[in-house]
Amino acid sequence: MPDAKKFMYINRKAPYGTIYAWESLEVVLIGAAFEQDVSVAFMDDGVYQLKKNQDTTGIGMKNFSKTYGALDDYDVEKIYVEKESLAARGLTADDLVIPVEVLAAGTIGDFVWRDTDADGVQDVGEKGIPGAKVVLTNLDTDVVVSMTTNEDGMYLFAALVAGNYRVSVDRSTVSGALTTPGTYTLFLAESEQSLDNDFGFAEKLPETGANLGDLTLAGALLVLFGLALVVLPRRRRSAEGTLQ
Ligand SMILES: [Ca+2]
Ligand SMILES: [Ca+2]
Repeated sequence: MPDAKKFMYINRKAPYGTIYAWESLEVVLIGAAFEQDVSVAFMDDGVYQLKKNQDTTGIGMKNFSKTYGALDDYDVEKIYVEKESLAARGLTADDLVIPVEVLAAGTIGDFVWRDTDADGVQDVGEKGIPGAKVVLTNLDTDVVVSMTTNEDGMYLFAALVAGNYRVSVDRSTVSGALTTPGTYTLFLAESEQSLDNDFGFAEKLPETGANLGDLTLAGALLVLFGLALVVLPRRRRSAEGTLQ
């Protein structure tokens, strides 16, 4: 299936108490039935979804843990479980209903800030920018996720498998000009905390209020000049047109 889209479903919730886990299992199976390239990750209380010997008689819900065996029938073979989530709940891979790949999770973060003096350095008194959209691409799987910074300008992509990543800031969500790279490409080792992927933005230009991004003054003039070149020949052509 060369044109199949790649999806990774992440399960973080305990299996019962809500219908969330059951619904997400259904989504995974439906996606796989349509020949999507599907992988599934379990973390936090989501690891309980795979626990053997679940007894649900006391809560009156159907025990659907055996349904996870169907993942194999649907060729969903990439099933990941986060190592820390298992350990924190006293579980090992042997406690789970299906074979999984246990991975230590890494993180990528963590700051978008107002670089008031535009020197690319996080100085005392320079504040975070809330609501900035940060986009993370797993370059090995092409899975793309995004999040926005919190009220302190912090962002954190957690529970990541080792691999090659690209993290970039959506500049349309922040005013001002970048004072740092707008994109970082990195290899994240197993359980690595990569927290230097920070994005600085200088103050909005006060004269015009326009966001010129990375454009230098020379660059801005080139754009203006280029526009003039496009406009002038057009006018000449239409003048000739009226003569004929
Ligand atoms: Ca600074
Ligand atoms: Ca940082």
